[in-house]
Amino acid sequence: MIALHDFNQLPEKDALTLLLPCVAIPGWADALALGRPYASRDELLSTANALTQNWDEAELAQALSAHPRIGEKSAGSAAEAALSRQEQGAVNDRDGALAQALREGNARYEARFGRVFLIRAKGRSGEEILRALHARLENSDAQEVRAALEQLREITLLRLEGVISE
Ligand code: 2AL
Repeated sequence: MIALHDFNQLPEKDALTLLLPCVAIPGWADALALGRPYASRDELLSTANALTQNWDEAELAQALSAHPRIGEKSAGSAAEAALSRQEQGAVNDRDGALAQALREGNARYEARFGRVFLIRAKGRSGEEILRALHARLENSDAQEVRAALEQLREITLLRLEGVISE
């Protein structure tokens, strides 16, 4: 964690090093770094949230390049991998049946939508994640882009809250 006051004064490249593990969308990280200084943590978080609102399928594809499947290890940066492992605590080292059901669900999802299933895992049990995966397989293409982007926003903001303190 870094205090907002210190974050405000970091060289641009050091600020980006902190922001990019939150989401692998350089445009978002650049804009947030350029918006410094922030008068409060709330102002930083609301700016970060506002900058997620124009994301579409292109940003989703960019971000997913760094997101491991649910139940798998990250292929992203070391910092991203550490965050992901914490978030996915409920599906790490779980019983074989759940892990197997998630693998099958992930494969069906990827065949249906052509990208990795994304969900904010923090705060959800493995069973909840599996239920959501099955429910989202019923979505239309457009509904599913919206659902995945909403999850990406939640993951990004939760990560940012863990990076910068008052
Ligand atoms: C992830 C991840 O790495 N963290 C999280 O909340 N969800 N991955 C995923 N495929 O949903």
